[in-house]
Amino acid sequence: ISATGFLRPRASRSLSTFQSHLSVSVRTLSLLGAGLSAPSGLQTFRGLGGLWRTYDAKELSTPAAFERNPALVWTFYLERRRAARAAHPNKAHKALAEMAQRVGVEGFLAISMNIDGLSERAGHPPEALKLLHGNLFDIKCTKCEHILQGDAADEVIQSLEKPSAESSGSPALRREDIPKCSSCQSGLLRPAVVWFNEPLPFETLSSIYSWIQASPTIDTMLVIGTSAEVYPATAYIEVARQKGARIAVVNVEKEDVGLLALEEQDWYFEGHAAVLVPEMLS
Ligand code: BV8
Ligand code: ZN
Repeated sequence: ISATGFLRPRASRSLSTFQSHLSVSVRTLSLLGAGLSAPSGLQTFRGLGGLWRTYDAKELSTPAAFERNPALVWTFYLERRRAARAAHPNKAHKALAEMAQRVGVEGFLAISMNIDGLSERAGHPPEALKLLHGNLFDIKCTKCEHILQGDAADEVIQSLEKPSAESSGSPALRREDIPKCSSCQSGLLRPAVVWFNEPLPFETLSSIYSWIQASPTIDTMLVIGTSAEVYPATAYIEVARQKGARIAVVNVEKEDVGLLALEEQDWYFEGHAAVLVPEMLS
């Protein structure tokens, strides 16, 4: 990496060499970040106008924040649910879903850090999509881990979104508005996402591990729209490299790619995922 922090011209930018490599790849792994959903209008975390520019991450995506101010944390996640519901999967989500349908899970696994549900809505086969950080639309109990999904979760959201009678004056949520778990009667209900300093879902980690171990090699690692700072998600890039994978990165900011120390046999495609990914996978 040269003094200015820019990539030395090492990673290839040739779409055709990538496409010919992909055409002979038997196993492809991909790591999907917030930049994949940015073209759908969802804010990223660190990018311009990123969520964490306006909010302080520590204020919102940690168990301590929820403990201290569950109403503020719910307000943040209600806003993100509304935005995700209103957004639509973009061409990159669809191209990845089509590749997963075409190649099958033995040949292609997507590991997503996104909680927005857009890959699922693009038709990505569930067995070929691992949500490392949970799902914005599921709700769980802080005490007994009881999970609410689909309509049951939406009912809880309605109670949160309809300010209760006495608080009709101030639309802001208050602690007493936070719903309680119906099965243990005591825990507060929270978004079923993985916060910082929380362990990632064990069954997800182990199913990813068995995919990785199913063969001695991985041929291609697609890294789409991530600043590659959050662990252990980012560690999968190194795991794939150790198994012989050539890495292809899609990102609008070349600075964020610097962290990955790409080499000659890798690729860096600078630009918008919704434009580049469909071309790469076509
Ligand atoms: C854990 C769910 C242990 C909630 C999320 C110090 C060093 C290293 C690690 C740590 C450390 N201190 C603490 C840690 C661990 C910590 C961590 O990684 N911290 C980082 C910030 C330093 N990790 C954890 O805490 C994890 N848990 O370690 O547990 C443990 C074990 C056992 C028992 C107890 C504990 C949990 C991490 C999960 C946190 N939850 N999400 C929510 O979403 O609200 S993380 C959240 O942020 C997202 O899910 C995502 O993972 C991450 C954001 O990253 P990106 O997706 O990369 O998004 P970002 O905005 O950063 O970048 C977007 C990129 O796209 C940019 O590069 C941009 O240029 C590009 N882009 C933009 N537009 C486009 C584009 N590219 C292409 N096209 C475009 N149009
Ligand atoms: Zn409970």
